[in-house]
Amino acid sequence: MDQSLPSHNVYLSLGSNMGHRFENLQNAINLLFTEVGSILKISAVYETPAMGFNGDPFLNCAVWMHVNLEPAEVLNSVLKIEKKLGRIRDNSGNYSSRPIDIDIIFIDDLIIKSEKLTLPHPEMTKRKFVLQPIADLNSGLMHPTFQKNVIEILDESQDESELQKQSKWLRNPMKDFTISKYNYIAIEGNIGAGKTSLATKIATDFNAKLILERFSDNPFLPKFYNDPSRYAFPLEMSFLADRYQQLVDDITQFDLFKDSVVADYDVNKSLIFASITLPNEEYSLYKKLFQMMHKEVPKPDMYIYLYQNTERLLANIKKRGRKYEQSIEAEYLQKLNSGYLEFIKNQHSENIKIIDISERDFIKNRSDYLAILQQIIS
Ligand code: PH2
Ligand code: MG
Ligand code: MG
Repeated sequence: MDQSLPSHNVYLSLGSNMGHRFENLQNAINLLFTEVGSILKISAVYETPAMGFNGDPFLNCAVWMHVNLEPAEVLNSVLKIEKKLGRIRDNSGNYSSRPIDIDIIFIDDLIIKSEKLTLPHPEMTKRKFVLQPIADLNSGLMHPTFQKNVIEILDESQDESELQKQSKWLRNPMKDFTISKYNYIAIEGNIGAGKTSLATKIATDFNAKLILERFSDNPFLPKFYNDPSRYAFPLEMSFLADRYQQLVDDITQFDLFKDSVVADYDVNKSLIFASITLPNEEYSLYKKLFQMMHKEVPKPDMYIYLYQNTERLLANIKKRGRKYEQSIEAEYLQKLNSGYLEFIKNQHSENIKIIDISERDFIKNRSDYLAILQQIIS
């Protein structure tokens, strides 16, 4: 699926003034990661006097997240997490002590005034315990209606309360999920398995360089699906030329030592497809050229094959709606799957993993996404 997931910048303010306050903040952050989205940054923790009511002092912090949910879904998730951590809401409308409070301060530069949610958070400008942690995360962040950044708002704030910065820092649960032990990950899989979606999501979450196949530039592809025997050879040749050029140009030695690279294909794909689409003599010729070029292409240090069953591949192909793909048959997909498995079997490598995603939906369910990530990095 190459439906791109809308990603939103979400800024949250967290507070606790009951029970084990630091632990409450940490548990909230852990749940935000498993249930809501990736965590880019966590501010320092500040002790702050209860504002607006008589109560024990708070620990406050702020979190910057990337989230694939809509604002209403973010709000629901946040309320669920508060409940899980023991928050009980009365309907008095008065403030009271709480184990955890999670307030949405900004989502992108959205301005929302609905019954359930107001964005940006209407009280933020009066609260140093919100402004200071948010300024820690991103001091240049602009308030969409005031046209001022958070540092300017903090400077102008009338709030005189004392913030005490704590020496202990919260832990980012993303650290247990880092892909940085790999330089270069190739995400492979059949047509419609979800390679592009997964590669894009991982690259975004881990700030990796993303390399996507430029299939849409290939003029032979629609022709091939109409008349396979006539167009298979030029199709496979042009794919090979494109992949070779892209991988040699885009993945330099320098990248390999810097950040991770995530690609939605591996160059061997060319040979796997050619072995299925070309008649024997043409395949032999193709293989010769492939082997010469293959030597110069950087190789991934982790190769992931996403296994998806034929039924769901066909459903995904239908759903993404590329016209020329609609005639793809189950038999062709099964041959490709066998081709991939045969290739993998012959590699005798520990850097190859087959991940069965036939029972998962990593777009809909964050828990499925995290389970797949866990398999990749374990
Ligand atoms: N939250 C409130 C009311 N007052 N005071 C401090 N110091 N920190 C808070 O998080 C806080 C508050 C309502 O949510
Ligand atoms: Mg609040
Ligand atoms: Mg609240």
